[in-house]
Amino acid sequence: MNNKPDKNVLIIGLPNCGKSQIFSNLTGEYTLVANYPLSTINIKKAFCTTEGYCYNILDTPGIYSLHIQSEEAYIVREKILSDEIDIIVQCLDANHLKQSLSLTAELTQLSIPMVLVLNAVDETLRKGMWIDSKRLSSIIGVPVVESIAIKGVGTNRLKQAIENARVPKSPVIFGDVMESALSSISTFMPDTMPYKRANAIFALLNDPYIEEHIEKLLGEAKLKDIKYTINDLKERFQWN
Ligand SMILES: Nc1nc2c(ncn2[C@@H]2O[C@H](COP(=O)(O)OP(=O)(O)OP(=O)(O)O)[C@@H](O)[C@H]2O)c(=O)[nH]1
Ligand SMILES: [Mg+2]
Repeated sequence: MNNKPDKNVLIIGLPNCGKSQIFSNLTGEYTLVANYPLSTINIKKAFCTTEGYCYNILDTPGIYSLHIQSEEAYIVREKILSDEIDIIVQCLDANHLKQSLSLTAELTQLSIPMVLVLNAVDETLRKGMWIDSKRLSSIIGVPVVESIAIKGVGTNRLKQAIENARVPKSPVIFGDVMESALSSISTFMPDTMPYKRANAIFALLNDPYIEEHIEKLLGEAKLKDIKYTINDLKERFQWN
């Protein structure tokens, strides 16, 4: 096996959920693990080799959503939209499952192969909570690995799961109005454009950074068409 990484694997998740600890467990690289949010502020990379593959693992700053609220979230989303990411490992804090799954729902829009790591199950078990990870896996259609990252529990299963990463079953489907708006916007996007659906959602939600991204990919004229369509849709929606 040569040492050229076969795939880029992005670790993503809410602030303080254990991403850097998982990064260290996979790669053996030291990185700051600390009990406060945003201890990681830049993307860090290191290799992880399994029996058959060499992966480039990327640790990222914590984010709550792909909709930009901070410089950190911008860096992470730009990395995803760069089209260089082959696999997403989402670290879910088992103590904050609902909030973690709301980010999962956004990530499914990208149709990138994923693995979910249900981390800190030591804490939830201590509280008497049990999360049905098999059911979660069958609902979302991706491997789910239970983990106690601070003790290294789950690292080998995570390496296997990365080899078996899957595209989530189907993205969240919005109501008719939203879906028809998304297909109108998508008509201006060529099939070759990566993450069409996610880009259309960001545009419809007036994301402040997406215009620049779309203009870079599709040019000024297409961006103008998209903006016109969105304004038209919004005006019609107001009168209905
Ligand atoms: N009980 C428990 N604590 C954990 C576990 N994994 C990580 N931690 C603790 O959670 C805290 C945050 O861990 P990090 O790995 O720095 O989390 P992070 O997601 O990288 O945090 P940011 O980079 O700030 O977003 C540290 O105090 C870890 O020791 C776990 O499985 N169980
Ligand atoms: Mg970190």
